[in-house]
Amino acid sequence: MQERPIVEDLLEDLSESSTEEADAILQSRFQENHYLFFRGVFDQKSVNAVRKEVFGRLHEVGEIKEPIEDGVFTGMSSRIEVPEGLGEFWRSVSQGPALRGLSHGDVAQQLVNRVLGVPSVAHDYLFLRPAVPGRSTHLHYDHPFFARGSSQIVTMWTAYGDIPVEEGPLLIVDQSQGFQDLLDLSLAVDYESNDTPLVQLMQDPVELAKSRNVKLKTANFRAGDVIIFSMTLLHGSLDNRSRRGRVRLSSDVRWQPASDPVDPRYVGENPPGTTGAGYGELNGAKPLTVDWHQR
Ligand SMILES: O=C(O)CCC(=O)C(=O)O
Repeated sequence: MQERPIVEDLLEDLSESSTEEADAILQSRFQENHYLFFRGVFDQKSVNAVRKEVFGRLHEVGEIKEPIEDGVFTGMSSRIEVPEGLGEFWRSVSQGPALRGLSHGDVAQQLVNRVLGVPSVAHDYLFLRPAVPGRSTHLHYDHPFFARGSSQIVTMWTAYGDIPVEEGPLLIVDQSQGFQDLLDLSLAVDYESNDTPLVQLMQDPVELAKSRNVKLKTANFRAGDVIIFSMTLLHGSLDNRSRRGRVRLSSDVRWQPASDPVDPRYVGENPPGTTGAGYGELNGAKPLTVDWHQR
């Protein structure tokens, strides 16, 4: 992770949950583990429609090769030239109908309703993440970003395509909901600030897991798999090490009880986002780069 090898015995598979299980069982497992991992929540056909939609837009700006659904990076980009600007381009990609049909659709909502045990609502603001080889996300808690409106927010992370371990899927630090020292730092972040909270843990994840005697958990994600996790579970991603330039595609969306106030930064057709820069502040809004060629 972050170009550091992870010793095999520190890595463990995420425990799988099933939508066939009773709500009470899912809820008590969520309370205990702070995550629930479900296989195949969305079908392959719907996921392919998302890939076609998103990668089709990236193909238009020269970033994705034919056949589009394979999601292979060309190593080039003309995205910087889009007349509407990068933020607006990314907003329109992030609001595509096939994508939203899954990320904010009935299936997603019903599942979160069951996990929370109350009717839920999603933030409109969506983090779409096409990750080229070489990319990874540092470990962090989501609490400093999203927990302003409600005490019961969860993140739903969805794999739009197969994401085997070598292509950089999500990774969680088991039992990190109990790392009180790190949680205290994360809970102390000033929510009224428009600054992006400085909450990434730059420490080597392997050292962290070893020193706290816990496992790093991930899976060979398949198209349509979903993980729902709490604001107080440390997570990041493995490096995308695809040898054929496959771009890893996922989204993460926050859901909360519908009866709680929603943080206005993440609501509407053109949400301001954490810093006020809207969709333009997201990593996804940056043209894909050739970093991976240099490794
Ligand atoms: O997909 C990733 O690389 C990171 C996702 C993440 O940080 C999140 O879902 O909160």
